[in-house]
Amino acid sequence: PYGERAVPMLDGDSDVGSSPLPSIPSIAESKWNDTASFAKKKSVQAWYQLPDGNWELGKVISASGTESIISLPEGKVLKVQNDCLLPANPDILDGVDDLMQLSYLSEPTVLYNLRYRYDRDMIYTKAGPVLVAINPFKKVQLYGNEYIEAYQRKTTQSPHVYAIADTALREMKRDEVNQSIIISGESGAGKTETAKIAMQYLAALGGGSGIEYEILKTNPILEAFGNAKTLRNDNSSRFVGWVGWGSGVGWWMVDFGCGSWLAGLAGVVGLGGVARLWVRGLVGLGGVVGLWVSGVGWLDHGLLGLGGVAGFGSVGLGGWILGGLVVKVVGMAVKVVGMVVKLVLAINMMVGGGCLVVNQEWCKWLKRRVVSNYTIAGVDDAEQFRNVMEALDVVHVTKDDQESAFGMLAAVLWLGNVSFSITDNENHVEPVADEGKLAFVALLFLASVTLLIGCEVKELQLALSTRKMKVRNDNIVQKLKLSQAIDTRDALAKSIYSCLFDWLVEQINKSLGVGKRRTGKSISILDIYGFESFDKNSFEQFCINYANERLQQHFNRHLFKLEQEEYIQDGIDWTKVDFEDNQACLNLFEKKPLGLLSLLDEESTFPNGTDLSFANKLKQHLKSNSCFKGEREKAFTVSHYAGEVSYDTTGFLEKNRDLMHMDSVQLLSSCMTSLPQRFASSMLVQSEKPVVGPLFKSGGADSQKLSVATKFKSQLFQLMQRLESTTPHFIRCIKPNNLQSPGIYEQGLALQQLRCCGVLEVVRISRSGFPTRMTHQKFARRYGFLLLESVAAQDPLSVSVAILHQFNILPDILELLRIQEIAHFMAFYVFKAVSEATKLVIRGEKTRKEFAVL
Ligand code: AD9
Ligand code: MG
Repeated sequence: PYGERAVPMLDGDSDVGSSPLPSIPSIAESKWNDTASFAKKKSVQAWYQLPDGNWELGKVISASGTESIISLPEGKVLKVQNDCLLPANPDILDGVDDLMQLSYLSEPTVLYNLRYRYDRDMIYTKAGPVLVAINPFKKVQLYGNEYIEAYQRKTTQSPHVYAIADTALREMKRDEVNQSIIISGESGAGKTETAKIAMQYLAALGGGSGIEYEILKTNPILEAFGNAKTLRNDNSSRFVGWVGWGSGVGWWMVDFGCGSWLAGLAGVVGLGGVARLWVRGLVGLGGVVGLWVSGVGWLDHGLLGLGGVAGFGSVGLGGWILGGLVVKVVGMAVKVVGMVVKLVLAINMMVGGGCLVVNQEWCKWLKRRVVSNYTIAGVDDAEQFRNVMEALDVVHVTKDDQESAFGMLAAVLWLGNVSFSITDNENHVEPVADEGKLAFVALLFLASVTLLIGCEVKELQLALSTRKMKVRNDNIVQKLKLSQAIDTRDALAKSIYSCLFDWLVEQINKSLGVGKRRTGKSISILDIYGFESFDKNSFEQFCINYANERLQQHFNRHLFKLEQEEYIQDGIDWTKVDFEDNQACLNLFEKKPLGLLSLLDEESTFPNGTDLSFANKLKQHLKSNSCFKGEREKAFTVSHYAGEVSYDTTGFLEKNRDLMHMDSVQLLSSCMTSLPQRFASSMLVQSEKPVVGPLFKSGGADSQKLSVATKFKSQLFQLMQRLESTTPHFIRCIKPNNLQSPGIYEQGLALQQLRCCGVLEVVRISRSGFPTRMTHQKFARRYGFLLLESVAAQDPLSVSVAILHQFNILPDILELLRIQEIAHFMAFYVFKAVSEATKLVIRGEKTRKEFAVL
């Protein structure tokens, strides 16, 4: 490793090329403690922190005692305390590939180095074992076959996602251990793009059987149905992607789907359902950002009414799916109502970019826009739509099923236009088509839904306005009140959407032969929804941020905890490097019975529980928790690893319960079209959704079903378990600005993200720690043949020691290598030398003897 003392080139006159001799490195913070030596150095460069927190590079004009005079850009000259300064690295270290190479490691030097590279489109930098990727928000010339080949042949060493994928591949083959590439970062930081780049590399190496490309081609489907435009990211993932690449022939496995993680948050039960859909396609759905967002409660007026519910903003891709959808609706309409309606519809549509776009005024849910518009600059909706259609062909979804699928989307959309009229003074209702300007157009909405899903108008009306109950042995029919009817309608829409998404994933998996071709070891790529913090945060952010908190723990465990524990266990003299442990925050979520999740579940089972009573309960039980802060009324704040987030509990209970009534399931199963039937049976078979009603054996509405939060947590644990059995490779994506614009690097924003993922600490541990370790057995087996004379004792330790003796390894290093079963190669060059020797000898370029002399 490069010790701090190893390259002490304040004057910039040293040569980085001459590799520094290893010394037992200190892990001391490279703060400018040594004022005396500093004072002697004139015109060295130093970082000075401005009052706004940003750092500026200055030149020290003179230094004495505890003060220095520095000159800053634009002619400013300041007298400052020495402890306000941090040493700058010599110019020769500008833009190094790996932050480990910096002589002075501090926040400003790391920020500067990353920026230096970012400005030159070098968006990837290593931070020890972690790859840092800064989102360029523009096309950069770093990808494609030429690059893939270069990384494959190792003709380039520049940090890259390709290099990570390559390492994972090699380690999978070499160690026969499953690998994972874990991509994390805030929303909009570039995780999904990075995952696609990693897939591209593995696909290219897959031997060209074609299936590798198939999976790349399916991305548009998942993105169309599973992403949303939010205030943070125009193309924000609302599901967890877990894609695997197996050894052997080179095939892909999209291993997420029904019941598994993907269905996870998003799917969580239908949670994300509608929202997702809307999100992109459908909908533009106006913003409903909330849609996804709010999962069950996505229609919650309160939420949407919150003046722009910032952040809940998902918007569709201006309706590219809409295009198909409308065609479908129009087709239906034409069959039924004939030319007049067609004409009316035509007036309300405009032809945009080759696909039809629905006039959003038409659709209630589309009108609820939270984000300023549905379009995304630079994205051609018509082309995207064509890609989706093409991808559906690729995964062998038949034309009939495609039509059905879009029919389902349309049904969901029109369900939003079904409203209710109160029929008696007890607030009981009857569903009606929304009263539009034209009565027959209004009728069309209700009729459209029934046509699209294939049921009678009467059946739909009953399912939305009544509930069958079993009292003793009698079946009775209860009329629903307005709020119940609205919940039922929304739950139905969300379920249809959610089932549709799961169904699509199933089609993709089927077509890729997931499960069948699985042999040997695999590499999995994990891309989840990033940490989110908006002005208003709801249940979805609560789940998303909890998942990120867990993932952060995994990162910490591997890079800080396990590493350091191993040294201590092996009796190595090690000064512990502190890191931000997020265990306390995880405890806040997971503790039983007084953690956020348990309390949420408890309150959700109380018939009289409300969002307010839930919030009060949190405040009562958690007020002394340092990660928790009660806020006014229904709000509370959590101190996450990535910052404080304030949650509004509005809708929490409803979303967590996520009831789907048996009458709705029955409605779907009685439909004449195939998809609704399939959806109904998958709901029943998997009991993925809590279904309530007389046919449900366990009876009562609230008994024996898992809440959304509980299911979410258990899926998260399953995911973590799978990750634990793999060798992880971490990629940290950084968002350089909130404008989603190229060329803007906001120091504060970048720093906050670097801090919360502990980049500095990772580098510090990596360069103080042991870069390589091997068991004595493995070492002896691999390198034993280099020995010129056979050793008396043949045990692995004696052989290892003899090999190193032959290479004149210093006794104190040798001592370290004797520790326990493992040889810790702190002196990396020792290991390098031995490995190098092996290669040369194997290739016949040197004899063993020549090498021993060397
Ligand atoms: V979220 O948590 O799903 O909301 P991600 O996945 O982290 O988020 P995403 O990969 O979707 O972010 O990236 C956001 C946008 O940044 C993309 O739509 C691209 O426009 C842009 N981006 C990200 N990475 C790259 C890249 N390597 N090259 C070019 C990029 N553009
Ligand atoms: Mg994403």
